[in-house]
Parts: sequence; C-alpha cells; structure tokens
Amino acid sequence: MTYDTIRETDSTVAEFLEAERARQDETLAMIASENHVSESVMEAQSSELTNNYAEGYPGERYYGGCEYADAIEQLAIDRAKELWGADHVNVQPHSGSQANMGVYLAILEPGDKILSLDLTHGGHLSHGHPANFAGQVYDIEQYEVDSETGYVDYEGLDETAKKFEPDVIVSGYSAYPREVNFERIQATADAVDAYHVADIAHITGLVAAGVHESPVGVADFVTGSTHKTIRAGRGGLIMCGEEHADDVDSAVFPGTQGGPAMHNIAGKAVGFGEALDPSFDEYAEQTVANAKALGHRLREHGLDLVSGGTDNHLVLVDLRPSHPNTTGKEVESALEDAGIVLNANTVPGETRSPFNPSGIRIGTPALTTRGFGEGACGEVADLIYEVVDAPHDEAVIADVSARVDELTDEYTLYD
Ligand code: DSN
Repeated sequence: MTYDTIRETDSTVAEFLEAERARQDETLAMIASENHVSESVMEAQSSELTNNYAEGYPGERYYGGCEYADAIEQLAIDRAKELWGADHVNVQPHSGSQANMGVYLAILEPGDKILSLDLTHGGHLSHGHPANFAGQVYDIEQYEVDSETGYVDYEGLDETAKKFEPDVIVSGYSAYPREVNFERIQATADAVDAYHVADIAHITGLVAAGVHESPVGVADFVTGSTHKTIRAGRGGLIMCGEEHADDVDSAVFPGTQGGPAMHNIAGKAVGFGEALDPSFDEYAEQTVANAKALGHRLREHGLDLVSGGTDNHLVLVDLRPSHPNTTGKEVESALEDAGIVLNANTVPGETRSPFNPSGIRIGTPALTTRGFGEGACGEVADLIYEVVDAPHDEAVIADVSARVDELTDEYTLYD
C-alpha cells in the first residue's frame, strides 16, 4: 500500500500515517491483542466497500446495490464456518465487544444475571465491568482465578454459580495465559441452567488452527474478534447453533448496529481465506511456542509469571515478587522508549490501581507474523528483563533500543 494520493490531498494526515507505518516497522509489537494483517487484508479494508450501505443480510438487504456486498459477506460467513466448524456465523459485529452486546441482547432482559471472570483476574470490560454497558444493564457476579495457581478456579465457579443462579456464564478472557476448559464451564452452566457464552476474542486464531480447545459446539454462543490471533479484517463475529440464528442476527442488526462495515467484512473474508491455508496452522503453533520460550526465559531471569507459564499467545508478569518497587506503567513506558511495545496490566490480587498496575502483559502474535522463532523470542525476553530491572537507566534503554533496531531490520514487516 502506498499513501501517494493522500500525500497530495492531505499531507498532514499522510504524515501521521507514514509515522505510524514507521512506528510499527521499527518497534516490536507485543500487545497480546495486536497483530500485523497482510497487505491483502489492508487493501480489502480500504476498498470501495467503505462507501456501501448494506443494512440487512446477504439476499435480504434494505438497500439496492448490494450484489457484491452479498457475495463478500457470504464468503466471509462460509469461510468462518469452515475455519471454526460453526452452524451459524454473523460477521457483522464491529468489534468483539459489539459481538458480546449482540449476544446479550439476543438472550437477556435488563437486570438478568451474568457470571463472568473478574477483570483484574483476566476478564474483559464487556463481561460486566461497572464502567461498561454490561455492568450497568445486567446484574453481575464474578468468579476468579485460584490465588495459588493462577488457573481459573473451576470449583469456586461451581459454588458461585449455584448461589448466584446466573442466566449466562461467560468464559474466554483477555489476560489469561492458560488453556480454557470450555467443557468444564459448560458442565457448570448446564448444572444451573444458564447459557454459556465463550468469548474467544484473543484466541480465535489458536482455536481455528486447533492449537487450543474449541468451544464451538460446546458453548451456546461463541464470540470473538477477527483481527487478533486470526489476523483478518478488523471487527468481531458471533457463532451459534441454528436455533439461535434469528435471535442473534436481529440482535446485531437492527438491535445494536446499523449498516455493517462492509470494507472490514471484506478484510475478514480475505483473512479467513488466508487462515484456511495450512501455513496458518504453523503460524498459530509457532505463536504458542514463542510465548512459551519467552515465558521460560523471563522465569529464568527470576520474574514471576501468573500461573507459572503459558499455554497460549501471552504471558502475564506479576512484578511484585521480583521488583516490588516497580510498576507496570513504569516498565511499559521504559520499554516503549526502547522500542518494545506492550501494556501494563492488572494481575490477580492486584494491589495498585488499574492505571498503574503491578503487571505487564506480553504477547507473541505480531512478532510471530514477522518471522520470529523461539530463539529470537528468548532474546527479546532478555531485552525485556534488562529494562524491567533498570527502567530508569538511559544507557540500558539505549542498548536495548539499538538491538531492537537490528531485530526489526532483520525481521522485516511490509515490503
Ligand atoms: N482491548 C483488548 C485487549 O487488549 O485485550 C481486548 O478488547
């Protein structure tokens, strides 16, 4: 992609776009929810479909001119069905949060009960945080990870479910490094006659590639985002059985959204097509292997990982045991100066504020896309540790930054 035209018509925006391109090229993106989509996905997302209004669904639109929008949306749906093995897929949610909103609207009344994982234990805002619509519209109770092991406390979840009698149990998390036992949570939901919504936003790609247990065909509803580990166009999706298809579709449109972002749906179709290629399975396997290698090396340096390691694409470091006077924000900021971009994150049993928490979350999907293997990820762990250990030492930041420059030159991003 070039910015030739925009450079001529709006040099100010072009300058920012070029700066962002350089930023991504010259830094290591280790925010666990980020990835680098292909140039084909980006082309699709900047296509003429951005001009189109296609309220409704393929073959049943409220506007004319939807012939190609229909074809592309149907392709995205069919490819998603093949990737995840779902009976019914809605690819219109603008994001993972919008996908969750769609499912809640399809099955809940205001005031109904949701049981979900606490945000500081790895949950997500849209699972019922008081600052989010879900926490304001529904009655929320939360379960936690076990304080000793860092794994979901499945027994505690059983007990809370029995007492709270939820209408919905939400599984699937945004800062949880371990494999989720969806069948175990389904058994809990069955025991209390609740729906089970599995939010696989972070692990859509891992599930599609078969490197993480799938909740499809287990949970009543599966929601996700489409631009994280699956590396397709920006947005969300919902999967469910045919018996819920009409309710889900009308909850997305007209329930919570108007016209679908057809250019992003084109990006989803392209990215899903790429993920159907066997090389994507290797990518997903490598993403997990890289996270394990990264975690292993951080542990060797004496850092404390929540749950002791990882089964997926991310590790969560609790800085308190090894560096009690260093906060996640300090580390995030120092690493950004050194060219490594990740985010400060709350940890189970958090004692600081969410704005300056005690942990950092580190993901490998984007580095794996750049071609990093386990050896290079181990070296990145060394660099991260150097900065964690001396976040205010300018010489350390400069040394790490120089090595990051070499790595980004070696593992190039876009041509
Ligand atoms: N904000 C995303 C994340 O970083 O996990 C999820 O929506």
